[in-house]
Amino acid sequence: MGEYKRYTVTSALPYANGPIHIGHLAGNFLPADIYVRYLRLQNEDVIFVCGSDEHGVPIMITAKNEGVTPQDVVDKYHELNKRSLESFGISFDIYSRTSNENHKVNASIFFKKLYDDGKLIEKYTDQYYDEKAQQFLADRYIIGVCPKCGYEDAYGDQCERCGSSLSPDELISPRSALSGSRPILRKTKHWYLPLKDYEQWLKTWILEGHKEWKVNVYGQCKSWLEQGLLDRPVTRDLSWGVPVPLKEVIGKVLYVWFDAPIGYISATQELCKKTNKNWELYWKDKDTKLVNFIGKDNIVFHCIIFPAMLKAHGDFILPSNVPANEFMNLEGKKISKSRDHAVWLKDYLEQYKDKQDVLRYVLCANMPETKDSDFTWQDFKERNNNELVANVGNFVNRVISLCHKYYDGIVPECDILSDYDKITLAEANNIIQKIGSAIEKYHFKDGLLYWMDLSRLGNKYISDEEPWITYKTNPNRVKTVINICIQIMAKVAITGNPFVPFTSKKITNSLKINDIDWGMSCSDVIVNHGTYVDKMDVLFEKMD
Ligand code: B3M
Ligand code: ZN
Repeated sequence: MGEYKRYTVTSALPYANGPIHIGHLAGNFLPADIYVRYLRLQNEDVIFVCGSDEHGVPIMITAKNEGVTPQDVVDKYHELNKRSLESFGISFDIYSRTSNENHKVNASIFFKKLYDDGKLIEKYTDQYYDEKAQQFLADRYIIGVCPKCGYEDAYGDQCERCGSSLSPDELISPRSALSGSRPILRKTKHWYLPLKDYEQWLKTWILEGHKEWKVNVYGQCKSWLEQGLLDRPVTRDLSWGVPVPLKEVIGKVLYVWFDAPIGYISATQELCKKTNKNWELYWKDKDTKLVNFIGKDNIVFHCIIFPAMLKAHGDFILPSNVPANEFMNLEGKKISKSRDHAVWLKDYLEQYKDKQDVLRYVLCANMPETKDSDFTWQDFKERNNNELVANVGNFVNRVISLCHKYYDGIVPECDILSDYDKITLAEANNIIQKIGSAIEKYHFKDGLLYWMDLSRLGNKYISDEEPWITYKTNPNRVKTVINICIQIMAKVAITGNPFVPFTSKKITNSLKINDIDWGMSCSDVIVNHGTYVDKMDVLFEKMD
């Protein structure tokens, strides 16, 4: 903290081509939200931007299959996903969409600047064309045998079985997904970003300048850079997308991976227009820290291609970090939309109404930070019962009951502190430091573990002090003990905000604490004596 004047935090824009599942949440929304909530508690100037990625061929395919327009598809999923994310407390400052007018204009201006500055190369290439359907075929529309694993239905851009990224000319026996016919090659003109020109610069910037990036991210960048970078086409022969903003060009749009990251900038403009701030500060000032939260399949786009675009443009800052997560599996198997092997957020919410924090907690505890992880319902239940119920819930419940039992819910006054009181409070603050520095380092799992240490400390303190015994012999001492418990409970609530915001809010409401911030959590008197503490429904329910 303190090194930067402001923060621009982004979470990968989900395709508005289907609902969101727990893998998305664990992969980028949740870590981004934890980070942003922490920054806000530190009173940093931060914006958290996201939105729907509404272009690309898969959306066109969905539309075709459902007999609707691509706009219909994205309208549906934009609303649905926006609501799901909101329900889980993902606290975006804006959730925009790339099919809106501002984005179209902004992406066009970006492209046009690169074009005018001579940063793009024009090339004619042979591309697959479906004579029956009379159109060029996007990579996704070409199906064939994977040269790496032999899978028969590999796409022209990727094999879904072995995960290799492919180009259509690598496919054995290609066929068109539109008509099934064998596509022919036809000449077409496109604009390319010559990545080779940025290779040396990228090597210096990442491999030398960002050794602190996560090992999985750094490693992927290194291997891309060592393989050597190729020219990347930034336009496509498609009807859905941002039209190529050049007079003579028709029937071509910007490549979705060209316009989507520009969507972060567009969303910032829209947000700042509403809040009357200067958007440029968040994208052009070197004192702004830009952090892009993504999943591992997006690393090359965010660490290599987008930075090269920004560099080519020249006006923008670069990401300070791109803390990508690996994937979360479900019950030992890859989450898959086509096989419907997923936990969709909307389904979870139907079944576990008001248990958003349980899922946030379990996903964070299992976050695929350094390697793929696995979500199981067994683990979900155990963590709920053994960790949330038995530790946090139990602590809060004990403190409130004791406060009501002895003092009718009114926080008693603290008398002279014993050494053990002092040690306990010092340890609590020590833990809080650790939570904060873990979050600052993007070690969210560790941060959560430390957070649990806080209520564990509180539970141990109560058990060691045994106020129910002391009350008979030295009732005055119990006032101090309960007062300290209340302060620890307040610390749990405040520092829990990034992880379990709904629970945090319930506790701070009961303690009548408003306007929380991180610094406050280290104070010894967060809740004044004399405050009436509301009774609460159980925070976490045991599950069978
Ligand atoms: N929509 C890919 C994805 O959801 C893509 C991210 C765009 S971020 C600019 O995995
Ligand atoms: Zn394959």
